[in-house]
Amino acid sequence: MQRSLIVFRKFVCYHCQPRRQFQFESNATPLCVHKNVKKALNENRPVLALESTIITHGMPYPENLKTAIDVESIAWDHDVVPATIGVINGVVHVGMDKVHIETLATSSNSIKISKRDIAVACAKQLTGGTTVSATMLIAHWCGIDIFATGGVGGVHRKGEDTMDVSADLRQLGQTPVTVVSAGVKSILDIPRTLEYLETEGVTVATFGPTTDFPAFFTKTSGCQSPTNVKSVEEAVNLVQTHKNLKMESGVLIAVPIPDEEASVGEKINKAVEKAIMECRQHNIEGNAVTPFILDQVNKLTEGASLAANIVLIQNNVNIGAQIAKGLKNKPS
Ligand code: PSU
Ligand code: MN
Repeated sequence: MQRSLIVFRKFVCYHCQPRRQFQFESNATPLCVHKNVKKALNENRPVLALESTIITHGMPYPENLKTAIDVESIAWDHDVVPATIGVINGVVHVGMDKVHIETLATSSNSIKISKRDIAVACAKQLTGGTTVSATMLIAHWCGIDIFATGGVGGVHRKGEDTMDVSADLRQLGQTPVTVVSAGVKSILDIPRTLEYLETEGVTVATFGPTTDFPAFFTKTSGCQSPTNVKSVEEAVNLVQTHKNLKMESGVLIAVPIPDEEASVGEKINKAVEKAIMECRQHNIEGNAVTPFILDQVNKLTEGASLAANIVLIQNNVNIGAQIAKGLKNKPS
């Protein structure tokens, strides 16, 4: 099995080796793979990647910290090793200790790291959360083939004018990693997002009995996924087939919001419309758009969107971990 595209060099993390002064070595890969993750990869046991923009920019403190730790324990409950990915002081971490997650959750100057920003964060020794695009890529470097998150980025509304199309979509087209998410939020242009995913050759499947493509807070967006997988077993079969065919693109498994949270979806979507107007009034652009809208929606719904967000991530990690486990039990 092709596992590692990177030679794991000397670890250069200050936290992990506290007695050694952090040193940026020009010829070393600034990559710190947690020992639990390394061990699991070496033993061919399941690992589930988790992103960290959700910690630095997607949720307020302390919910961000609690959720990041909770979702790791959901993975462990399935005997799956969680690999939260992010950058701390210029070192890319794959798998974190609590101290790392705390740093991301509390740091006031952490940046949002999309693919384009990885080298900048490393070169300038910055701290930040990795988006879906950066997390997918880093996971792939390490031989981790599945990752769970809340929502993925997409084509922004009016994207046909602004060309604000998330790097997540291109990365999904270029990296053979499975991403388990609750679809894309209605802050985005969902029909165009699905079109773009098709252009990029991304295999998209709704998890569950229908092909309705979920819009994060609601079970459907009014758009259809190209297919659906009715169970973890079907999802594993699709992902394994995709692997066997050596597809270079990723798989997006879109998991609808659980029933108990679905009732708040309409209320939240109304707040989304208002937040988008406010975003335009304030001339917010670029990578600040998504965090601004998420924050506004949380305020407008008095925390209902945050509560739903947490349930959604937990649900996605629960399903992602089961798929990760199933893939290890499936003969290729
Ligand atoms: N959508 C959400 N919550 C999030 C994000 C997206 O519902 O936290 C984050 C993810 O990390 C995603 C990134 O990869 O925002 C996309 O940002 P942009 O639209 O700037 O590409
Ligand atoms: Mn963007």
